[in-house]
Amino acid sequence: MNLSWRPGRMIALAASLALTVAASAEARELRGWNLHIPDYPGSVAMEEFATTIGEKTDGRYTGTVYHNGQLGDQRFAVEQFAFDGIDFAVFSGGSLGDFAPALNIVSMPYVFRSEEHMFEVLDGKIGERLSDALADSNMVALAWYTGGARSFYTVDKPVVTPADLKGLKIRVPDADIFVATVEALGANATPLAFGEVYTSLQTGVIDGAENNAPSFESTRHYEVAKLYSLDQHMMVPEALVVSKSLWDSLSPEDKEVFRATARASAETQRKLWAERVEKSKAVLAEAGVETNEIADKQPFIDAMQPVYDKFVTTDELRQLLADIQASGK
Ligand code: BDP
Repeated sequence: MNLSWRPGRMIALAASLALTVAASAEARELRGWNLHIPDYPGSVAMEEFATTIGEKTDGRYTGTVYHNGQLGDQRFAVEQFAFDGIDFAVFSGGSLGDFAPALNIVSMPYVFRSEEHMFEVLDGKIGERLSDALADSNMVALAWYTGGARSFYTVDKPVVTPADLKGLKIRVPDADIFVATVEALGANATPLAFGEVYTSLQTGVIDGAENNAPSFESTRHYEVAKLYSLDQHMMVPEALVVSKSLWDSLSPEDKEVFRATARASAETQRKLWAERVEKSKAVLAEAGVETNEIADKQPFIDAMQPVYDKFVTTDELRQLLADIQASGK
């Protein structure tokens, strides 16, 4: 082996090390929070967002998505943005509402007439107003995913009218709007982390829960709660957010890359969502879940006035609600 001193080689090595260090000092690794399993529509869309950001910025920004609530439950994750503990995430509008009341207005029971109405609201000027409302929580909403419509699933008896919910312990996400909605229908709302619902159903700590078909299916809650009653009380949008401090540090060109990539990922999510809803329905039917369509939703709609009274409390929020209701066909 030749161990002789070779200055030229050492200089070259040092130079290449310096380059590596310079490149990695520039590259920023972004941490992404996600609640769902990796093959969930929003999870696949978030992965697409992270990968495309890496490609389009030549690796200056790279993103890793931590699925399954690995970085903590939703409320905790929302709070982490204040400290830049998390750089991007997909959050439920309902969970953001405790931090930015405007987000409650798009999560209000029966506020949207259809998914098309919701997309029209979110993809336009109202979506930008909602994003501005998140600034104090150190977030910018770059695009909106769908969360379908939430309905009740129960262990013992189906829900046909609100009276069937009376006295039932129904799990809700840990946010005020969910608690108020389920209580307005007469149930005892029990806030619990998403990951605790399965065992809580199994052990009888709760009598039921409420969610869209893809979450009901992907969590396998249907193995324990076999009655799905489609009152569709909430159509809650989900925001793909990035940290505002990150956003403010981006060049105008990079902002455009982030925004366009986020919007493209929302298109992916909405397409995958529609497919997953169908797949979930098939899985539920196969597993023997009894789905109750609830032909007359009017008693559920009528019960919601206290929720509107509780959350639509300022002129600004009243205006936002009126603009949402007036928008679309
Ligand atoms: C899912 C939403 C998620 C909610 C979750 C829940 O995607 O944001 O937090 O329901 O019920 O459908 O906790």
